[in-house]
Amino acid sequence: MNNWFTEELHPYYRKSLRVKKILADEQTQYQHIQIFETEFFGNALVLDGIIQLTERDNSGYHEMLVHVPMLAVGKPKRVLIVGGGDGGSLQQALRYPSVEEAVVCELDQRVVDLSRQYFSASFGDPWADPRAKLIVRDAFGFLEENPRQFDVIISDTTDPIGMAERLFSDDFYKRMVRALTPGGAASTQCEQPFFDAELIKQIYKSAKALAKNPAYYYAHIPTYPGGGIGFMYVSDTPWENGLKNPYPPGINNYINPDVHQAAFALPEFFRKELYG
Ligand code: SPD
Repeated sequence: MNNWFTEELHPYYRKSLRVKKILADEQTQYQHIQIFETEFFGNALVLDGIIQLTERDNSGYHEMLVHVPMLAVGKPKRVLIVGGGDGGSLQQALRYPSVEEAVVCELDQRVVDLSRQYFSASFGDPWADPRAKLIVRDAFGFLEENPRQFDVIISDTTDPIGMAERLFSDDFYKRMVRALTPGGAASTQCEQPFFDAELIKQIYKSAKALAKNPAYYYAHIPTYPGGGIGFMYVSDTPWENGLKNPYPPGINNYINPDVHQAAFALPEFFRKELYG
């Protein structure tokens, strides 16, 4: 087989993975789910034509998205993951013995089912952990109904297109911060400085109005546009607090203390644009 899957998120930029086998191809009520067995990157989850994760490089994304706010808080007990139906963020959140409950609020049950089937080699089965709780619904209402409930909130979403667009809005950030306990921390999937500078600036402005210590950080993920992705850290608690806390057992691929710290160093063109 000499087939390529090509992602065309941007009209001026494409990237392709060589596909060995199509494992799943399903249109749900919400989106088109594809799972490919690829050469080199292992199994890949694609939603509406956009690569969400591959077995080879997802750990950089999930470790950085999850551990930065978890470590900043120290001993989080209640965690909320918005989206994240593939289970990658859940696996990381459950590494903390302090976590009593990790709620995943995911809209599409099929993402959960198919990911359980095809990504168990990477994620194990975090859903089998008694601390994991799946809520199949839209996160907006859930956040509204749960003020001051979560020590950490992780927004593990698709790109701001279609139904996911409002997960990048000021309204979403307000609801998310309201759902945090005092001193709690959130992190969000926050796109790419080269391609999405305006959106990131707008989100930083929202975050700055809601929390004392927001900051943007970045991870290298070859299968995402531009070879990486950034995250918005949103909290009154400085992210640097996390550098003092020990990593939980089992993290062994991407984050380490040097990477943790360096992720917040931004290239000058973007640092100036974001922080002035
Ligand atoms: N441009 C792709 C961004 C994908 C972010 N979502 C990843 C979900 C993995 N849990």
